[in-house]
Amino acid sequence: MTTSAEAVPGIPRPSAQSAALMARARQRFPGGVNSPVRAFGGVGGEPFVVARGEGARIWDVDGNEYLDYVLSWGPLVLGHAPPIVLDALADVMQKGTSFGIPTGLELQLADAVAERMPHLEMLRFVSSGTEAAMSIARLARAHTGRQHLLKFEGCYHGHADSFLVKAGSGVATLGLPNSPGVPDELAKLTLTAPFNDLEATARLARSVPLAAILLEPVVGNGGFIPPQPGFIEGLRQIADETGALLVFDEVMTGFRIAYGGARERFGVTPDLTALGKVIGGGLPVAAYGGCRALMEQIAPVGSVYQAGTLSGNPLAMAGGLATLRALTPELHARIEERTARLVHGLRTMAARHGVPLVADHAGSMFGFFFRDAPVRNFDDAKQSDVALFRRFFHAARERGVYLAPSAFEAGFVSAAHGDAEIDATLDRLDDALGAALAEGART
Ligand code: HOZ
Repeated sequence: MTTSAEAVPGIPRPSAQSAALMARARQRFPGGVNSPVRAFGGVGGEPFVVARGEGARIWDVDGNEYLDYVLSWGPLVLGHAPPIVLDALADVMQKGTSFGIPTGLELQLADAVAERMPHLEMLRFVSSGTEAAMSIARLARAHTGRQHLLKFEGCYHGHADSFLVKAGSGVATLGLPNSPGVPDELAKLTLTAPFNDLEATARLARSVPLAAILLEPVVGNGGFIPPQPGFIEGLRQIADETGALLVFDEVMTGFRIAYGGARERFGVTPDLTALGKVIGGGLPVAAYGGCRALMEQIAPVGSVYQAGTLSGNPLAMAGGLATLRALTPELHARIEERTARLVHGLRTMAARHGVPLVADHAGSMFGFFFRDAPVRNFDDAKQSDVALFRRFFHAARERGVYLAPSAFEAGFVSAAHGDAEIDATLDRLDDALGAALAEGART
């Protein structure tokens, strides 16, 4: 963090205890973190160490308060520590925390998912989005007898070897879209096309037999990039024409961009879907699923192997179930409305300051780029003014608004972000943008 912030009432001060803890953490964890993008490599400065969260707010160990638009990178659609989830966890915890044996809770959560996403006739719970995407790749390859996958530049599908090719999220933030340690032989099997480019996708899909075409239906890991009208429909046609499976990675978009996810929003049904984040309501849950014929190829019915000791963990299931039950279509619509207000406010703010800004949202997921031209793919995203983003991020943080510490990550709004929080956010961000521009003019 910048340590030059002047004392302004209600504005976070430089964090002494956070800095001390981070210095120790760097001795224990690479970069002091347990997931790279948290290290603030994308914005510079020092991450704060969080002490607690409640509703729309988090507090760091120095007592600074922030309106939080990261929300644990998406899962907390009800906000931090919602009583409805805490009560459900307390109740389940009394009965034991893990069994490695089927529980009724798994079934209840699967039913809740299928009610919202009826194309997920069967699913398998896992503990992270990486596991879900990795398992989908295996299933798609086994089902089609083909080896190649096609993904889109800037999309992130977790950190399994096959997906660390022109990937988004932390790897994009750090400028390392490919990773050493991924065997060339495997990386060669992953083809990439620019997002929103149907022509390039069709060309690749016709040139090599593909097991699957995978995408984030709205990109969140390369910054927020929505699909152009017809793109997702076009992918469905290309997949059908070429015999590839169409896979929606809805780890970020699931229960965010619509009550029923991308299928509801875009009217296109994928063959397989990966879920994560909101499905666990802040506990480690992810899932993959599709029609019975595909999913019954998974062991023990089929021979495609995939397993996990903590898969379907009762505490995690309870967190997800309480969250999905609370997230009614009405509540979903209300959060979307507030997200729209936030995005409208961002655009107005930028116009007032004379700064080019592309800002958009889908449901309760949003994002913005400082750019004067549309952002249709990751190359466009990289043309945005990242230096201004960095200054804006720090100025916002100093004024008590926590945005994702990367120009290439989406933001999220929760049910706990009421009108008062949105108004306060916009006021602070307006001030932050002024400060970021003034600082830019000085340097
Ligand atoms: N891959 C996550 C965001 N796209 C970041 C996870 C984390 O650092 O917690």
